[in-house]
Amino acid sequence: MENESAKKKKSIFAVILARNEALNILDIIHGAKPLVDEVIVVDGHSTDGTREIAVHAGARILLDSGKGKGDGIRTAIRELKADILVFLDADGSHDHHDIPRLVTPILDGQYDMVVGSRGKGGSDELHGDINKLLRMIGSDIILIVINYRFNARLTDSQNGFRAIRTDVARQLDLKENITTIEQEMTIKLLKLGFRCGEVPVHEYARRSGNSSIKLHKVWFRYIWSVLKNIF
Ligand SMILES: Nc1nc2c(ncn2[C@@H]2O[C@H](COP(=O)(O)OP(=O)(O)O)[C@@H](O)[C@H]2O)c(=O)[nH]1
Ligand SMILES: [Mg+2]
Repeated sequence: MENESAKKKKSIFAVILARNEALNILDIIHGAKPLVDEVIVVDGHSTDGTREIAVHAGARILLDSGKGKGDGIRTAIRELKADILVFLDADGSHDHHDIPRLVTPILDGQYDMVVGSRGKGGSDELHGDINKLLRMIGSDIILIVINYRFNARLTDSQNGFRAIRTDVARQLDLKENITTIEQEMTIKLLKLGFRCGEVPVHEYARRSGNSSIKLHKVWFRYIWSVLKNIF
């Protein structure tokens, strides 16, 4: 009984990362709202009305410093006072129905971070053309390095759909400015001895617009960020 009321007291914020997602963001805000205490949109200086739509839908807005998605995540971790943060993309790739499954193992004290695993739940973004294939191979190689280094059995080190205790996130001293922040978060969490869980989630194809990840421009930043952080 006491345990149940302690569970209820934890505050949970959904943090949606968005840059120019005016066509996609409304559904994810509405979907997340009933499942969390507050919805925050971290906006990467959108020019398409994303911010206005988010405000109208009742989300709180934070602005990142314009350096990329990692910068947005670091801004959220620095600014927000919640017990648990759930990070989601605004492009329709993540299903808000999965939020409780990410949060429950943290509330139960089982894990400090829970990542939505596309290795276990499948992805529409990692199969079907050369770019997706390269993305999958790259992320699997990084995953193998992480698993060997930490004697772990993870199946996804890259997915941005994840929940983490805010106090733990603050201890990680995250530095990455782009989407390399996800692997940095996983590596540093394991390095400090915190517990990383996974639940299967499916990654859907982005609703509209294009990914900001240009593999030919960022692949070396992924390798460099692994080398920098793994030892
Ligand atoms: N706050 C913020 N969000 C961003 C930035 N760049 C991309 N995003 C968001 O991060 C999420 C993932 O973006 P994307 O680059 O499309 O990666 P992909 O979905 O993995 O291909 C989307 O919701 C984007 O709108 C940025 O500079 N700042
Ligand atoms: Mg996506």
